[in-house]
Amino acid sequence: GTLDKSADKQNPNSRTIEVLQKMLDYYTRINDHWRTYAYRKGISALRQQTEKITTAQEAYQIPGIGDRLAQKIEEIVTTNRLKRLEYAEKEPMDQVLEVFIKIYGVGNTQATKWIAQGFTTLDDLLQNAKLTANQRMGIEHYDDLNTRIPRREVEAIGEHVISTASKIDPAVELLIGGSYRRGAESSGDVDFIITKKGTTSAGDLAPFLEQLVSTLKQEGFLTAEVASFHSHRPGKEGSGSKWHGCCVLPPGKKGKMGGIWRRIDLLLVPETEYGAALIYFTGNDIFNRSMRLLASRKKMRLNQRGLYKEVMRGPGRVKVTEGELLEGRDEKRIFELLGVKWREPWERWC
Ligand code: DCP
Ligand code: MG
Ligand code: MN
Repeated sequence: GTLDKSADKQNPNSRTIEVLQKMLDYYTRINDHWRTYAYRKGISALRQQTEKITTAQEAYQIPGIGDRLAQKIEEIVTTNRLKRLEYAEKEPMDQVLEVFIKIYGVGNTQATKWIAQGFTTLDDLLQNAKLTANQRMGIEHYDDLNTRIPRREVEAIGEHVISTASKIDPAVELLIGGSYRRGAESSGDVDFIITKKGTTSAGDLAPFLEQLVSTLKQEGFLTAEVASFHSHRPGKEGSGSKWHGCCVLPPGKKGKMGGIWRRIDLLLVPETEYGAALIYFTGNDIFNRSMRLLASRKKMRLNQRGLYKEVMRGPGRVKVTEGELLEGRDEKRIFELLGVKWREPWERWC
């Protein structure tokens, strides 16, 4: 605004402006650009009034004040409060954000967008937001998908997938990586690393993955597909074929195992990159970061495809040499080349 606070006090609409200003502060905080703009315009228009504005109709006559804002002005004048503001102040937005980003497949951007649109609960989203099928699925199975998976259920899921896979192609090898391979008692999801002798690119395994997924879908084991990538551009980050989604074991008769929707990741890795992929997908993420840092200190580069000699760059970061692959297929050999003592998967917690 252009006028200072003392000028506001003499304004007949000072109380209204004070409340609207708090609402504006809130919308500014949550990055709601559209409402921030509308409130700034409205407040500045209201400041220029010499009479007290008491009804929505009067407010709406003023250029720069829209229908919604006009109603809020009437609410403030008649009740001396604003329900939307009290709601915003009561519900710290960090808490809402925390709930929203735990929806499977939803990131910070989408969560922030919903908050900016005024959504504050999962029910609110289900009833009033425009959702994709996957977002709806993530909310409907919110509790399931945020429950950790006991180790023996990870194993049961593993047995199921592996037995189906071996019927499709007995030469394909599947291993459960992630926190399970590190020996965790429970996991957030089940990470399958899939390879086959003689493969040199993830694309070699793509037909297998398609068959595996369609078989598992038909039996009702795979219940939702959140993302799948089948790009095989060599050298591109994330070029390996992946599949992310949900699975469910049939409800268990004796124990409580089964019947809960679980997150599952399938990852195709050619034999030539298997060692590097094992390191990456075993983690944990902090361990990976320290391994990459170590590599770069030794003029090497480690990623999920292999260990490379660092690219030499001249002035202007122009490449002098292309990074040469040192090792990809053998996990232990990568440790050796990096000059670090071998660490068993269960010793890779950082
Ligand atoms: N990873 C990584 N950096 C990331 C994400 C993943 O290095 N930002 C690697 C390390 C992880 C592995 O991929 O161990 C698998 O990712 P998950 O998200 O499945 O993590 P975890 O399996 O370790 O834990 P959780 O039990 O939560 O699934
Ligand atoms: Mg995992
Ligand atoms: Mn995972």
